[in-house]
Amino acid sequence: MRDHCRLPGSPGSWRSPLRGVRFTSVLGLVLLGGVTVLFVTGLVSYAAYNPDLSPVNDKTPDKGILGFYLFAWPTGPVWLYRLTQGAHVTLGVALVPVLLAKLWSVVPKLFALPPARSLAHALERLSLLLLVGGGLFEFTTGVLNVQLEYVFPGSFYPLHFYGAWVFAAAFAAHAVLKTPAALRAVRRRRDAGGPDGRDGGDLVPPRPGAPTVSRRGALWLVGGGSLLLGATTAGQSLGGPLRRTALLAPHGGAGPSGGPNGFQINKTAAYAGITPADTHGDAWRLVLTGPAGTVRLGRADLLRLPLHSSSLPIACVEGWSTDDQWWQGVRLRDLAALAGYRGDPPDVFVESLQRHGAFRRAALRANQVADPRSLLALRVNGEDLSPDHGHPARIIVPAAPGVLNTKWVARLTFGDL
Ligand SMILES: Nc1nc2c(c(=O)[nH]1)N[C@H]1C(S)=C(S)[C@@H](COP(=O)(O)O)O[C@H]1N2
Ligand SMILES: [Mo]
Repeated sequence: MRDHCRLPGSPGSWRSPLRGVRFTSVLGLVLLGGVTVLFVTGLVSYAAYNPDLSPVNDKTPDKGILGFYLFAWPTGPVWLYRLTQGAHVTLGVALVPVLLAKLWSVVPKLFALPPARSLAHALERLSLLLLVGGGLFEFTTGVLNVQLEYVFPGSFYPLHFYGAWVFAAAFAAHAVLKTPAALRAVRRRRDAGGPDGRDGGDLVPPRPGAPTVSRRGALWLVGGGSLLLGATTAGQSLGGPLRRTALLAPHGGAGPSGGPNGFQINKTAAYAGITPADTHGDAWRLVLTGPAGTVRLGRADLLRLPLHSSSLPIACVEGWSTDDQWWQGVRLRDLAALAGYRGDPPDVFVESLQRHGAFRRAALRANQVADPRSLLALRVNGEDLSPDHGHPARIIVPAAPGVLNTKWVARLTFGDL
């Protein structure tokens, strides 16, 4: 009898007195709010790439109707992507303990036998498989990507994007079914005002073991873990003195070195295969193409054009962002004019000197080219760009994800895409 009770399919093998409908409900309601924000900020992040502008920006070309919501990403406020993606990554990391505790609280149900009592029950369990599998998949791929330890076969973007839709569909169905009861369970306890431990429902173990921590204590533990993870992540996007608190973030901590170019670097020039032979004085020419034909400009030519300044951050999809940096360079719309666009500028296709790698090309939308703060930057914080930040010239566009701020620019092709 005892041995039989130890099989995970038997309710008697699950002993923790913490399990119960209220414990699960509190965690479920936190996830309801949190996952909704993750889903919305995630969709927004994808829109920020302007995937409907050019196949080069589109990381999920087969998305079809799933791209129904895409819109033209605005150029302000300048901290827009910093905010939405910082929130996405910080919240995602902070919710890990809540997700794990929630799964732990219902794990006996995953093993319950018989596997299905009816067709409806079978369908319900199948949807739970998508819910649990989808949730674990999204959190795992997301955390691996922000930790720069992405080891999944296949590219992060399509996997995380399609996974999000599967997870969201299962999540929405589950929320519709369970939220009313979860709200009731949470309210009931508040009205009763009784001590921890009174609970009902099929989550309560039939033969509970001795408690080691109260339910309330366990919730505090989960909440404390979440706060700790959030607090050691958020600094990478909040910046300023808080950057030093970003202990869990690979791009947290102080900048790579002091000085004007001493802020976060994603891929170094060495990593991208950019050598001084590619970029030194006479070797490098910027090639502009438009109705005026092809225009070639060296760095000295560019420095003789009207130079403008903008204070803009770099905000990466991985959640980290820089404080505003003071960029100096030529306005993209002035370069469009040189290429032959006198009135409203068109879209532009940007190509880097870099020969390999996913981020060596990007398309910018006409609203981004037209914004007077959008620059082909030559200098930052009063100094020439360093090789790692894109010397001889890089794109910087307000409110856009870092991936659109192409470094080591070689060619700008203006025209509607
Ligand atoms: N050519 C090129 N440009 C690039 C990249 C790259 O890999 N190659 N990475 C992009 C990404 S993802 C980000 S977040 C920013 C980072 O800029 P930084 O290294 O100057 O901080 O550069 C962007 N520009
Ligand atoms: Mo990035």
